[in-house]
Amino acid sequence: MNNGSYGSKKLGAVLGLLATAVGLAAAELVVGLVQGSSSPVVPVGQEFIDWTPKWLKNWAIEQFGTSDKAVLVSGALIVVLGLGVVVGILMMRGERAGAFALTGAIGVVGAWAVLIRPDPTIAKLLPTIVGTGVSIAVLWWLGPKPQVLEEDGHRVMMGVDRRQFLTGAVTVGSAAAVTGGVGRVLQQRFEVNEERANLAIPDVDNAAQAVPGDFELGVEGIESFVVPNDNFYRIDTALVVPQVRVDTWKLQISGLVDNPIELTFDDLLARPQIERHITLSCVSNPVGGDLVGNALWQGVLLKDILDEAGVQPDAEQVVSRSIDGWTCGSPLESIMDGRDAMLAIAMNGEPLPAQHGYPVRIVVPGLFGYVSATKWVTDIRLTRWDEFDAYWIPRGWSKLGPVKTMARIDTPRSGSKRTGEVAIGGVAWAVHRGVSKVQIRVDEGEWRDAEMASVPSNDTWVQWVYRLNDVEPRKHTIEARAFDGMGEPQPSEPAAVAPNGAQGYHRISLTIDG
Ligand SMILES: Nc1nc2c(c(=O)[nH]1)N[C@H]1C(S)=C(S)[C@@H](COP(=O)(O)O)O[C@H]1N2
Ligand SMILES: [Mo]
Repeated sequence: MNNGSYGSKKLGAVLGLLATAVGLAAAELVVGLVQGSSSPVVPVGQEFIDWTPKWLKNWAIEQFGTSDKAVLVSGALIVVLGLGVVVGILMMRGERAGAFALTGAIGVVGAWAVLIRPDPTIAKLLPTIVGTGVSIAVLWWLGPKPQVLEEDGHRVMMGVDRRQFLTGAVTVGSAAAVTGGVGRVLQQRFEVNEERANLAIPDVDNAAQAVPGDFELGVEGIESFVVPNDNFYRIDTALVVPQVRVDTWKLQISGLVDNPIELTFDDLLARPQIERHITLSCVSNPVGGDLVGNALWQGVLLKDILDEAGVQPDAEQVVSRSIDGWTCGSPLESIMDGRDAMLAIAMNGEPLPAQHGYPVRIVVPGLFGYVSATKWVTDIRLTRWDEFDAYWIPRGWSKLGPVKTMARIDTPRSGSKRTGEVAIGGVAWAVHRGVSKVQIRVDEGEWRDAEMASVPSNDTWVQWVYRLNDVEPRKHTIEARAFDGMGEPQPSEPAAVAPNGAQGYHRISLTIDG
């Protein structure tokens, strides 16, 4: 071969892509074989999230909504495959040392991301190590190799034989597909789906406040009072849903307490169970948005457990931590002041879905999720405010996150055309303060009182409707607002979601046809 090239760029790209793919596939297989191991793609993605500037993160969430995770994982894969192409081209240029070093460096980045995540273990490193090793082996096998020439004993690089290379490539490619596929299938062994399906939830000691049908107005287009689990919004930083089995689950209560406690899942089941409708909202929910939902939660009162632990007088903040290291801090008084702050084990009559925190999460009525609703919770520590900043605080969000009063218009959709009487309706919430009134106005005219459904408590949203029949046939703007239980109206001035929740009136346009 001439010009220091032992194969075309195209073959180099194929080689690099194959070596990367088979490395990733081998990692998947290890994840499927070794319980407690995990793919490096996930922690690398997490690091990437942590390092992205806020504006980019917000842009991504706006662009991709809740599919931002899929986009991130695809992005990470594209970057890794791109680096793989570079590795393959280096190989074909005869720069084997450089190619191996770059592959090793990719492995080291993966290992590093695993090691700085909470609770690093050898098992977690294994897929990265095996994957990197397999990639290098494939480069070695399919790439140009140094050989000793028989005539004069010199070591020279041999170019790749095209036909031999392609045969090897097909073999490796098939092996990658099979390995990755088998790995994926094996991984299902570690999922909690089956365990969850067979888990019996204990009876509730004081059953739910009436049936949800009582809280429905029966107006089409308004979100149902209870949002089914499959439709409930999901927000978290976990790229793969943690699979936490009940027999491994433990909750530590420590910090500023007289008696640190450790609870098992059976301990929780043995305690008195309560069941409450509570509306959960994300601080990132924009005005009119759907990152909010109401569910029937079952669990045990957190206050009782903290009372047993004996909270010391200087404690102010309850820091909870999930199995994957996410943290949030809630005001101690929001747990102890008599509201139904709970360790929840069931949602709408079923064990918590894996993506909503199986087997145990926290729910605190009246606080945004980012300061209260830890999923897959394993650790609760009592501290002071100045001692610890939880996950979102250094990222520009407020330490305190009470849910803001908000009315949302669900029907009609903005931009609709209607004739005759139009039912304007939606939901409104001022979680834990209760909603005392909902109003709408047309074209910034007089506020008109809406009709409201009944509610089981102040901790849920309420359906509302106003039947509009006296406006001229043309285009109008409709706005809604809610008043909380103290008679305080929601603020009119718009505000962005950061640092402590969006505000302003939800507004739609509606055309009445004559
Ligand atoms: N472990 C963990 N718990 C978490 C989060 C997270 O990122 N990790 N996000 C919180 C946020 S910001 C919200 S709004 C709620 C959303 O709960 P859901 O996904 O069950 O609706 O979970 C909270 N609990
Ligand atoms: Mo959130």
